[in-house]
Amino acid sequence: MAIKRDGHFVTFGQHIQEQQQQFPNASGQFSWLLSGITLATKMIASYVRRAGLIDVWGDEGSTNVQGEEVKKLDIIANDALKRTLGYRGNVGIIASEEDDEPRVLQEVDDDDSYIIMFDPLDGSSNIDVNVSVGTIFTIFRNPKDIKGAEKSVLQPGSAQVAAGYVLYGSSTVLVYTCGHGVHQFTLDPQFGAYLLTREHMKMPEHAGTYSVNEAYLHSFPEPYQRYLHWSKHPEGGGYSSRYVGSLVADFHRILVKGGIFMYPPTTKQPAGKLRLMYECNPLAFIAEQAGGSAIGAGGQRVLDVMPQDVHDRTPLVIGSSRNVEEAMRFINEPVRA
Ligand code: AHM
Ligand code: MG
Repeated sequence: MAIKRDGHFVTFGQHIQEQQQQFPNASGQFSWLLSGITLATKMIASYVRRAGLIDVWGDEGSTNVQGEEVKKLDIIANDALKRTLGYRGNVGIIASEEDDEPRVLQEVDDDDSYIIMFDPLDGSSNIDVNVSVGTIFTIFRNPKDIKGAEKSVLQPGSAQVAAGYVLYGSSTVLVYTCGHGVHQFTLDPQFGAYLLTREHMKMPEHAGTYSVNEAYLHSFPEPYQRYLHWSKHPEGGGYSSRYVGSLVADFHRILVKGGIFMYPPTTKQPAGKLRLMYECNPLAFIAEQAGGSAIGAGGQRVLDVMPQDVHDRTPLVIGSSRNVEEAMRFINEPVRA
């Protein structure tokens, strides 16, 4: 149910205004920028909802910088975000998972310039089969003293000012944090507005569910294999498994119900598949704000990883704090012969 205050719904815009009043350092420009993201995601949602009726299924015919097939909806989503954010005067740089290079929209001349990075349509291979997909975004300050977009974007996740995602699922939900808790809004198709539906979300500390593409089990490092073996064994964790194959959907379930998601290194992708800047950092920020944790390569906290390149990948273990601790006990153990 939508949450009401004084008998009225709370829209995303109002919520941001409230947060700005509570935290005087937050600038008014910031809500203007976020409204660009909400507008773009409403546009994307309207295409996703009509998939099958309009011509958005299938491949566009090219591959992106990651070497993956580009779907028609990937392009639509990427364009919608770039177009709406392009009109926001305080966006200095945008970087998209779909594009080769970060793009400078305008040179920084004040403290209120931001960098926005996004994965416009995550899990897009699921579109044609009507499975949930999502948009993930993150916002950093645009450093005045660093010149060049490629260098400016290379900041650790701990420097994120805000992050969020929109899940185009049974309803369209927007989850975001700007470092003061995690809040969820649901798009009311009748009002055309995101309304507050969950405030100060907390991930359960532990749950009996894991989420991983187990078809790759034999190409995971041995400690991950041992953890997964223990997880499902009746005398170990005795856990159940859930895997959508859309990161936003898998993560959202864990945010609400608890559990653990992992995308380990594989023989084919020794650095993991998921992108540090576009996917892992934003979700790690949200997970930690909700009381969970997120670990990357070498057992390091994802938010502490210093990126070398905007398209860096990282292995990811994310979810309920006690589930992640449990998994890391296996993963940090020496490899057994
Ligand atoms: P994408 O950004 O190209 O859509 O790829 C990311 C997706 C994630 O949503 C999901 O967790 C993962 O790829 C699934 O990968 P796999 O099919 O290897 O299990
Ligand atoms: Mg993705």
